[in-house]
Amino acid sequence: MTLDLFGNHTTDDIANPHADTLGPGASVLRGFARSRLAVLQADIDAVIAQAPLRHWLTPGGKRMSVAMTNCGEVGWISDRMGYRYGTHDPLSKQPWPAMPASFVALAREASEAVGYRNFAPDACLINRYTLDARLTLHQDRDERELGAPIVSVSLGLPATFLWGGLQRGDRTRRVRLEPGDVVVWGGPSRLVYHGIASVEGSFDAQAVRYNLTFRQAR
Ligand code: MD3
Ligand code: FE
Repeated sequence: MTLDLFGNHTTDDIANPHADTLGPGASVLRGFARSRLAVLQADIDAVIAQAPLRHWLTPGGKRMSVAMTNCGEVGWISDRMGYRYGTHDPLSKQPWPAMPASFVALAREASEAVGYRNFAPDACLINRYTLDARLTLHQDRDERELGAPIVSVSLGLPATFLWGGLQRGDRTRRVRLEPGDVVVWGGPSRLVYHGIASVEGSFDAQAVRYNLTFRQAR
């Protein structure tokens, strides 16, 4: 257990407050988005007003416990036909809302902070977790450009993130993600198995977690 710059407990052993290393090519920027949380949340709310959160069905027909929507040129979709990226919201038949400027700037600055030069995500998945939501161990492999990194931003309630290996059965590490934490995953970590084991909170006012995931999908 260590304390970061802001006095928060972290599960990382490395003391560098700017970029903790989770694994090769995977960096945690603790609190990188903290000063922008109010703006980001207002922009999330504006996207949701255009493209409401919904629970996709898995290809096997199970309702996902995480509610999702998208912004950007393409959005991640799941239904009985499979996982894919599409230009239009299947609910409204409209194009996904544009990525807010605050999202574009954050994704660019976070990726540059760990050495990626021209990250230009075309997809932003917005995940909303209530206290009972989970994301089981999976790989992100629906993107065409596996050379580009993924940037993820946590808001709202803290969560326990599962960080595994390149095989589903590899042992997993538990990493606490707090609001304002930004993680950049690329290189050898791009296809690592990962998930969300739990979201921590009590049944009070702000009982949800949001996660933004920026990807270059096409
Ligand atoms: C590690 N979301 O939407 S973000 C997902 O918190 C997803 O909502 C989680 O996994 C969430 O697919 C975790 C962190 C994340 C995203 C992509 C990754 C970690 C990753 C891709 C490769 C390795
Ligand atoms: Fe994922």
